[in-house]
Amino acid sequence: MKPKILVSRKISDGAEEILKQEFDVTLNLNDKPYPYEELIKLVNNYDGLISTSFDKLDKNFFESLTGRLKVIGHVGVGYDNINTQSAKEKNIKVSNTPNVLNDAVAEITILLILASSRRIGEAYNLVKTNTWKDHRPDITKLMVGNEITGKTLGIIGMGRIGQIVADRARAFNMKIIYFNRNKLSKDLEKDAAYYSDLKSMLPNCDYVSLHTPATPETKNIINPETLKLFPKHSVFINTSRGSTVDDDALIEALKNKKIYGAGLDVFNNEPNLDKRYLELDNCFVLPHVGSATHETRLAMSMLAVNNLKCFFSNKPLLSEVV
Ligand code: 8YV
Repeated sequence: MKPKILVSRKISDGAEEILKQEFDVTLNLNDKPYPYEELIKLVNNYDGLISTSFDKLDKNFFESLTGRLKVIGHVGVGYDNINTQSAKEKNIKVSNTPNVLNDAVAEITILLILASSRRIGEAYNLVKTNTWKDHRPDITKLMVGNEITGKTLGIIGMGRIGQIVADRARAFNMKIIYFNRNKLSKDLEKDAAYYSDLKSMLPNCDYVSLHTPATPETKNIINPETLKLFPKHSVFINTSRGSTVDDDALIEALKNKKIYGAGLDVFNNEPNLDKRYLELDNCFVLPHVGSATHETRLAMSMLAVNNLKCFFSNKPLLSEVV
């Protein structure tokens, strides 16, 4: 008998096809989220689950399981929605989707750097709302922003995504500095300067881009104390997780022009982000689309499926979390 797999949301077509061939699969073709309690009840009839970031797989979820579920292939590199300790206690394997989304997230990071420096949100709104009327604008003012060429980019978290962001930024002649738990080897670091202390790096940044996972250590790493160290002309970029930011502090800094701007793809409590962000001209916002390309979403879906294939053929998982 083929293992039974539940897929909590719609995933890429190509990956669904493989699931149909290999497993006894229940897809979610109309992408209707299962309510929390319903998912718990349902998943007890399955050997494997393909999850997304929108599923809350917390302690109670794992404690409510009756023993059949053995593996979770999570579609996402971040897995802060999964209580991995509880999974481990229940002897359930969990995999994520690292690497395959690096380029897509790096692209969005560069987009946010450019958009927040060149006032693209304001400029786009001016045209879209049909309020671009001035034939002879003040050329020193109208949508005049900052150039990124030659500026210094400070990267918080120089992992796989941080390193690709650095490479892309080098194409703009940006100087790279970084804060990380460990100094990278010379070949990975290239010309980037290492700071073992975040507070020493921040005053030297024109741009600060955050690429850490959501952990207790990174919660509110952007807070009143760290924001005080950002130069007044600097821009903050976040494509990792909203929990790294103390919203009150960032909004206060943006509102009172203590920093130049921010470009944010991720928020606390998505999609119900703090609405004060929407009132700020110097904050460019996106609805968590870092990995949203056809290529990457297919690669993420395929990696989750291939992890399940490995599990059920007694091979090591390709990207095991626990
Ligand atoms: C996805 C992400 O939107 O990979 C992650 O951690 O945040 C995004 O790529 C999400 O995980 C989809 O489940």
